[in-house]
Amino acid sequence: MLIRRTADILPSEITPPDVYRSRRNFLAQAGGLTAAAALPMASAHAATAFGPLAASPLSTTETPTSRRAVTTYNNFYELGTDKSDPAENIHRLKPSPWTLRIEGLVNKPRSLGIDELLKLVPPEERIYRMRCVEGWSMVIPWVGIPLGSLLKLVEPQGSAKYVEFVSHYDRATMTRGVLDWPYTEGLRLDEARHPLTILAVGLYGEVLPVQNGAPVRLVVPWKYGFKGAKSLVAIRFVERQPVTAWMKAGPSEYGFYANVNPDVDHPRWSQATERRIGEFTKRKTLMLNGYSDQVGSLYAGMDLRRFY
Ligand SMILES: Nc1nc2c(c(=O)[nH]1)N[C@H]1C(S)=C(S)[C@@H](COP(=O)(O)O)O[C@H]1N2
Ligand SMILES: [Mo]
Repeated sequence: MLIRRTADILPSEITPPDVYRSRRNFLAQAGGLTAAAALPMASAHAATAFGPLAASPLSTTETPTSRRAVTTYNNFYELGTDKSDPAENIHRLKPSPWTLRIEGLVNKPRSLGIDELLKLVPPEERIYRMRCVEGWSMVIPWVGIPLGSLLKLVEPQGSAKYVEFVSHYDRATMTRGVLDWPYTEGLRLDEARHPLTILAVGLYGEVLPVQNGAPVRLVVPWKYGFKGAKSLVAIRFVERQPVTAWMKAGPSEYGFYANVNPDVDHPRWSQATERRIGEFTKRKTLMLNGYSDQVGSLYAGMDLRRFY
């Protein structure tokens, strides 16, 4: 198997999206799209780039946002509250060694290193539309594993109805105040198991940068960006709906569901339009961020004004 080290590849910062796309298609063909082709090479720590990745039919065909924007315009409040802070403060979080605990109401709780995680479920590329509640959006080529495949392995108990996600927090090196740390998020079990829901371990074919939530973070493309808790240390199966960090900070502004919904305004601004980073004219925001066909049935019969 190929191990592509940094020196062997063009820095994707200077790879225009169309060139990146054709390189990706080439790699997908070369890899034959088999599960074996999607296995990470040796160790994600030794190599900065993943080998050929399976191209998922769940990816959008929209043009990815530049790698530069994806890795320098970030929200990661533990590393500062300005968009540029996370990339400038990556030394405040050490992504290796790392342990992710999967615990709570499961028959087989596990503690996993990142290499173990990638051996259990092979990563694939998922190009997703992402939208922040602040009104900007991006298209990001994630490298991730379907969360549902991982959850199956721990055998959730019948009483488990929700999944809680807990981010790393180190009081000595990270922001104090702002939120009630650690950053936590939550999903209903069926949302967590949905094939679109992934744990991201990389982007643009490379190991996840710290500012994007290294070494592993949640990505739920039909929900506002704040659902995507970064630098996860625990995934916990629980019976009751978790109270998330943003619900604690502002319950009237940030609900548990956090579904992208152009019809329900944030109390202080409209959610009807968005600015795609790199574009000048605003776009209309789509219901469930354009993923209605895939996930609309999860919310059938629910009043999405009440469950915002
Ligand atoms: N731990 C943690 N996770 C987090 C955040 C954060 O501040 N801390 N910000 C969230 C918000 S508001 C957004 S929009 C996305 C941004 O992800 P990105 O910087 O990779 O685009 O991360 C989410 N996950
Ligand atoms: Mo956000």
